[in-house]
Amino acid sequence: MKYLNYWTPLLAWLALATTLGASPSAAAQQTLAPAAAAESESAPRVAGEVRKVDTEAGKITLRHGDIPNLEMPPMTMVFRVASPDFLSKVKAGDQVLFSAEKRNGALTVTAIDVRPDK
Ligand SMILES: [Cu+2]
Repeated sequence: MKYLNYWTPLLAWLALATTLGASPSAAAQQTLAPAAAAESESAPRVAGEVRKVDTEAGKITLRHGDIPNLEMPPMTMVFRVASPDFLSKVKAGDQVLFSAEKRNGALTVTAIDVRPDK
């Protein structure tokens, strides 16, 4: 019993120190700094085609070209939208110009406009 009483606080302290040492602060600083920098400038416009609009989920599926600020090659994928208004502005099949950024860890459309027909 005496043995336990001696070690229990030390083990608790060690567990706490380990938890603090492994806290995500270092990782958070690494991910927060570039995100903050990216949001300070407006993201470039990217060409895309609307494949699906999901008003309930607040999401949009876009087939997009190269997104230089996200270092993303062309693909079809789902984005969140910064404003639900975006989802009433466009419909499936529309050719659009949009901007995308990472916000709170989610790839988010921050601007979108239908490309005028030529
Ligand atoms: Cu993508």
